[in-house]
Amino acid sequence: MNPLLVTTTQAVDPVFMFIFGICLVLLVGITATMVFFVIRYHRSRAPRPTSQADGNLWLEIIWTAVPVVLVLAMFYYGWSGYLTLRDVPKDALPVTATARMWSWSFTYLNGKESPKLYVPVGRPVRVELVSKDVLHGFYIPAFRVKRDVVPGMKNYAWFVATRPGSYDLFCSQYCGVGHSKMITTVEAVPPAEFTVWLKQGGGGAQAGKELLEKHGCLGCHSLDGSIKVGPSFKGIWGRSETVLTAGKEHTLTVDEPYLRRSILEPQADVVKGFPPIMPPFAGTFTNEELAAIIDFLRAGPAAPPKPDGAQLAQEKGCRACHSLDGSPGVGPTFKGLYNSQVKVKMGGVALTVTADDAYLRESIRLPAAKVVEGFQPIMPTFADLRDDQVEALVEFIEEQR
Ligand code: HEC
Ligand code: HEC
Ligand SMILES: [Cu+2]
Repeated sequence: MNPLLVTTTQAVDPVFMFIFGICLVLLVGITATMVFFVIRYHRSRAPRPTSQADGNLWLEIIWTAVPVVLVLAMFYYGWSGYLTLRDVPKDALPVTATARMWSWSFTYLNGKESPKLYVPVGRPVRVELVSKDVLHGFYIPAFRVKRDVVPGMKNYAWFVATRPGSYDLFCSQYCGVGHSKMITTVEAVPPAEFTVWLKQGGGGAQAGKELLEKHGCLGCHSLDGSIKVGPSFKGIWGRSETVLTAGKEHTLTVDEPYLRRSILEPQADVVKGFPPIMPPFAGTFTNEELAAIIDFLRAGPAAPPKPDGAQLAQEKGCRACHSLDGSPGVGPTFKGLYNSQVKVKMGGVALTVTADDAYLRESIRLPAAKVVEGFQPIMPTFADLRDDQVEALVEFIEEQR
């Protein structure tokens, strides 16, 4: 870590100790003086006033000047600490924190999403704060970071974890009955481990596929083995390829350096049997993007692991509003919901529907379309849920008999 970097903890703690120290000295000093005066000038010792003094200019000057200096020192010290909290170091890792009733999720540049805030040790992290519904508060006591998450307003916070570990992350604003369930953790891991984690689980590879779509690669390369203008990407990793390098034919095994070269300067190795018409992409991608593409080509368009409904219900915060044991919460219980008759209001019209697959799917996708009788229409929309995740949630609800 940059040794010159002042962490948020280092910015806050000395100010706190300074103000606390002054308060402590004043508390003890004033209390002791008061007790001393009470005893020394007790009525039994001096029944009648003996002093004729009615003022002391120097005392007045001192007890005005000293507190002014102390208060200004507190302000100056506090202000410079505050500036550190607002001044994000340049190489900070960007992450978006999304708060909703009543859960957190964190999105990384490559599209990876996580219910816990994973960060590399030693690298500052800049967190963009987004609220989907009401006022929340992003609060990590361990790093002395606390910032409101206001709907419709841009806000941010930063911190750096100097040691690996798991640190609590709370919501500091009372945002409804499930407020106390808005707890997650910051997982600070060594940088190498973080890089591996960031690439895992659809994140990197998924981003890779999106890049291929965005840059028109899939117009010339198929994913299913069919030959288009260029060779198919299916099974490309590790296959042996006959290429022409500067007009000379030779055979090689497809690996990372070869893929890199084929993308950045396609004319260097031209696959035999194909015209050398692929446009060069040097300068188009950042290192991370290129790594994501290569990850995708390595893993192939394999189906991402099937999402786990029970885990999703926990991570997405469904459980904060929906119980599994029949007790009503902010929303109806999931217990026995499947195939039951539900009274709903649809655009002001009351009707009874059967809670089948389609109804459950719709309730998750468009919670406001049919509002269950006796409940407020406050369920958030989960626009970021993929179709397979919705299916997993529907399946999970169906299992709650
Ligand atoms: C205009 C069509 C076209 C586009 C667009 C295109 N390519 Fe190609 N690509 C080809 C052709 C033709 C070849 C084979 C000749 C060669 O090696 O240059 C090829 C070869 C490759 C190879 C080597 C394949 C092998 O089997 O060894 C890779 C990897 C590759 N392209 C990746 C990409 C990526 C990534 C993109 C998008 C960023 C892309 N291509 C965009 C036409 C295209
Ligand atoms: C902030 C609280 C809240 C959260 C979080 C929440 N819901 Fe809801 N949900 C409600 C409320 C309130 C209703 C009833 C009103 C309505 O239909 O919109 C409801 C209704 C439903 C229904 C229809 C229930 C019935 O009895 O017909 C389903 C299914 C559902 N939610 C699933 C989910 C899933 C899955 C999640 C997580 C992805 C989720 N909810 C997250 C509050 C919430
Ligand atoms: Cu909250």
